[in-house]
Amino acid sequence: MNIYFAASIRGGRGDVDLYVKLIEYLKRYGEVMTDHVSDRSLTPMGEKKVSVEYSHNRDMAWMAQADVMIAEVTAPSLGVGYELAKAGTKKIPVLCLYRPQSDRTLSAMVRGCKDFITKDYETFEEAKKHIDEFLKPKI
Ligand code: 6IA
Repeated sequence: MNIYFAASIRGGRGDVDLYVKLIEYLKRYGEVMTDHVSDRSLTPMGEKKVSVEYSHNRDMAWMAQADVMIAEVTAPSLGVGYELAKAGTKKIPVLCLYRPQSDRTLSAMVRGCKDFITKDYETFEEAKKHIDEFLKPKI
């Protein structure tokens, strides 16, 4: 199974340790095409040797090969929102994972979109349960 994992980069890297754990778990189910998202050396202001056009086009090429998409949507990210919209258009099954916050709520454009399954969670164990429920029927 080709898994497209999406999570914040420029939108903030506060949850990068969680992204690392989620990607490790997802690798039980298949190939995670976008494991750069868990690169601890990436910072919101970081520069890369490749161009933004190259990054965009490579990610979109990966998405064209994706069987499913999992997005960690707690940190608001324009890039993740863009990827979600693209996956919705391409009819790729999408699971959004969100940790409820005391000071803000998830965008209605994500929570309210029927193209995505959105699940709230607090612990990593709960996130794994949501992933299992989403992916097990697909293997
Ligand atoms: O707007 P954001 O940067 O938070 O968007 C994050 C999402 O867009 C992730 O799910 C990635 O798949 C994708 N994305 C954004 N920037 C890049 C990138 N280069 N390379 C690959 N995918 C990206 C920028 C990295 C730079 C900070 C060093």
